[in-house]
Amino acid sequence: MTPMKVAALAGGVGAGKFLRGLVRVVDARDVTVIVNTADDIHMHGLHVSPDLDSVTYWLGDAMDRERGWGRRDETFLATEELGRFDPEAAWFNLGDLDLATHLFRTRLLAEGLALSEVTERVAARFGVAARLLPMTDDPVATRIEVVSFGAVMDLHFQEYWVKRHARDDVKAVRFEGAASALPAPGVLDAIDAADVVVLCPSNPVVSTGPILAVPGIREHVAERPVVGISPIVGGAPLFGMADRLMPVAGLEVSALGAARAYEELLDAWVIDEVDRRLAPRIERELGVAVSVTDTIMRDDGAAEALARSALSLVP
Ligand code: FO1
Repeated sequence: MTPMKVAALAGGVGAGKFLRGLVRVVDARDVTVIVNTADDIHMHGLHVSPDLDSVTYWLGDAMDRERGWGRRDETFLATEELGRFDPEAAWFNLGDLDLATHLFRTRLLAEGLALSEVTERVAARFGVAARLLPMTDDPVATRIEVVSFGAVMDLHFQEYWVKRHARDDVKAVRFEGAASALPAPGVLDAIDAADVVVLCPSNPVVSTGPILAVPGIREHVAERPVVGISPIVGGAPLFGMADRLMPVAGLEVSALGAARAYEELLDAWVIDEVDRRLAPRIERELGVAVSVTDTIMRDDGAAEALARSALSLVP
C-alpha cells in the first residue's frame, strides 16, 4: 500500500470503477471521496442520490457491473407495477433492492439528519472503508436547457438523460443552488489534508463540474497537487453523455478538451494510449505532466494499474 492521503472528486460509473482500483493501491481509510449530488432527484417522494449510490455500490461490491448503475441481482417489480398504474410516472427505474436505500435515506433526512450523516450510514451498511462525502448537504440541481422542435425546455439532468435519452439539443447547463451551497462538513478538511486530489475519470461538465462549483472547493483544490484521469478516450466518453455537454461548455471532446476543464487546477493528467499523439500538446499548452497508459478499466486489476499510474505522477 502506498502511504498517502487522497481526496477524490467523483461522479458515477467511471469514478466507481476507478475507486475500486484506488483502494487496492492506497489504504481505503486514507481515501475521502467527494461525490457529486447535483444529479439527485426527488422521485415518488424519495430522495435519490445516483452518484453517491453508484460510488457506494461500486466500493461495497454491490454494483451491477454490466448496467453501470444500480444493484447487482436487482429486480424492478415495484417500478413495473408503478408503470401499470401510470406509465408516464415510471421512466426512472428504481430497483427493488435500490428502493430500500432511498427509503432509508428519505426517512433519515425527514428526521433531520444531514445528507452527509445519512451517507455515512449507507456506506457503513455496504462495508465501505473509504470515507464518502456528498459535495454539500444543501440542495443543488443540474438543469439542462434544451431546444426541442423549436421549444425551449428547462429539464432536470435525469429528465434530459434518462427520460429523454439525451436526444435534445443542449443550449446551457447550470447548477441551481450551487452558488449558495456550503461544502459538506469534512470536505474542505479532507482536501486540505490530502497529499493529492484525484479527479476521477468523470464527466467534467456535470459530474466534477458541480463539485467545483460549490464555493470554496475549487479554491482549496487549487492549493493541493492535482492529478486527473481523462474520461474521454479516442474522442468519445467511455460512459455517459459528455460528448453532448462538453461542446456547450466550450470544450473540445478530446483528452485535451477534458484537461482544459481543469486548466488552473491540474498538475498531471492521465490519458489513454489511443490519445498518445495529444500528450505533447497537453504538456505544452496546459503545462501539466502527462502519463499515457491503458485507461480502459475492464476489471479491478486494470483499475488498480490505472490508479498506480495516476499516483506515480504526484509531484
Ligand atoms: N440510468 C438510466 O439510464 N436509466 C434509469 O432508469 C436509471 C435509474 C436510476 C435509478 C437510481 C440510480 O441511482 C441511478 C439510476 N440511473 C439510471 C443512473 C443515473 O441516471 C445516471 O447514470 C447518473 O446520474 C449519472 O452519473
